[in-house]
Amino acid sequence: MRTLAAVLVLCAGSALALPDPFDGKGAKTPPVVTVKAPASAISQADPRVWVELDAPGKAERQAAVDAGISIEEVKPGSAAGFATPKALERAKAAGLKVRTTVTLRQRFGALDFPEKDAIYHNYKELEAELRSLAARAPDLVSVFSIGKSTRGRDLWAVRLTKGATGTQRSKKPGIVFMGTHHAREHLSTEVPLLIAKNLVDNRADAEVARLLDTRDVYFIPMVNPDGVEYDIEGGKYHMHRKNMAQNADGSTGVDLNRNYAWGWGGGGASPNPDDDTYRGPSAFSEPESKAVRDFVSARPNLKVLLSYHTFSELILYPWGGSDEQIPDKKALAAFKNMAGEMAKMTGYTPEQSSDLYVATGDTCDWAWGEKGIFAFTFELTPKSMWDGGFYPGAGVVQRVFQANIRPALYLIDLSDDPYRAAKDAAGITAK
Ligand code: 0X9
Ligand code: ZN
Repeated sequence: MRTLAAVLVLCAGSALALPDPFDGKGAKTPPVVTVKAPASAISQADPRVWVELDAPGKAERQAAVDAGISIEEVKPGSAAGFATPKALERAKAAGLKVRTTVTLRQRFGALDFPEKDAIYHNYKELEAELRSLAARAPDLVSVFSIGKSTRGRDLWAVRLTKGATGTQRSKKPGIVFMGTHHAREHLSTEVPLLIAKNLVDNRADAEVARLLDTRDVYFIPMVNPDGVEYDIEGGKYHMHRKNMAQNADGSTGVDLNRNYAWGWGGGGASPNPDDDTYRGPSAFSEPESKAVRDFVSARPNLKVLLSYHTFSELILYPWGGSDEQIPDKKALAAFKNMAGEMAKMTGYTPEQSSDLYVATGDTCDWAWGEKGIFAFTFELTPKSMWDGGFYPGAGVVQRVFQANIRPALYLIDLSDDPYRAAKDAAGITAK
């Protein structure tokens, strides 16, 4: 973004009196140099403007740079770039003539959620929220990256616990909440983010304090940031599900919820790269699923995992890759009782994942099958495509968070020993 400005500054500061190739006096026609802002770079609240100035020569461009404007585009007679309100005032005070100013949205299009859904968090906004949480309660909250996405974005995790930060090991029982394996399921980022915020806001509450003293609680609200950013590119939705891997056949994306190793390559997961449920070239071929695998593998204290998806209002437990029930009867009773309890809290329907459809390679089958972690998929609101499908709007966010805070607290509490849930209402433990 600042490359051209940096070059101009360098030229200006150079001891050599180089001819200005753009001064209009030479034979050269100045080239039009354009810098495209990356989609993730512009947030709704960005106060900067895109300004075009009269700039017949280098002196004017230099004055603009000195005023703090980042010049990105040079045309015959003019220069344009990003300016904060203060930089714009300085440029005017320096005698520069402003031709036009427009907002970044007007200049670049809406590189974000559509205005009506601005409450949802894009990648940069999510990172800012997580960092502000950590700044508010540094004794309790830490932010770290679990790896990089296909396109090099950090995969952010936020950890809430007393007495350990970042990647420090802990012996406390742990739980992880994850969102947006599937790009278009934006509500599945908002819910874990709001739960994390709620816990921080209520850290003085006796029950929350007890949980954060005795449990190790992680959130990875955006497992697939590349897909998310693509899904909102241009200020409109693209119905994108997969990550942004470049497939051998030229198509884009692997379904991250078909890329985990448990049962990988079996039913309900496509071998065709251009399908929405493409399983990838091999299990854990994708940096995002690999990062989750490594994150989980490095933390044997994790006992519970919740992967938020949308939509249908379901609470799903393994197996998803097969119609068989998990063989451990006590674990099955715990899964069923937990799902049943959380169904009462949410109004969602509890069922085995494969009752929805058999699909191999999902997160929860791997977490349970490989690691013995009590793993649930929540399909959040709405119930159907007719109620908004993947894009139910800003109006549902608070309500869906409210419905999901109790199940989250319930799971955090149970994470010391999820088998506790195997006891039925009469207190009899299933065998
Ligand atoms: O298909 C999925 O990955 C999940 N549904 S979604 O609409 N969010 O894509 C459901 C996963 C449940 N797991 C299995 N059935 N294996
Ligand atoms: Zn999904």
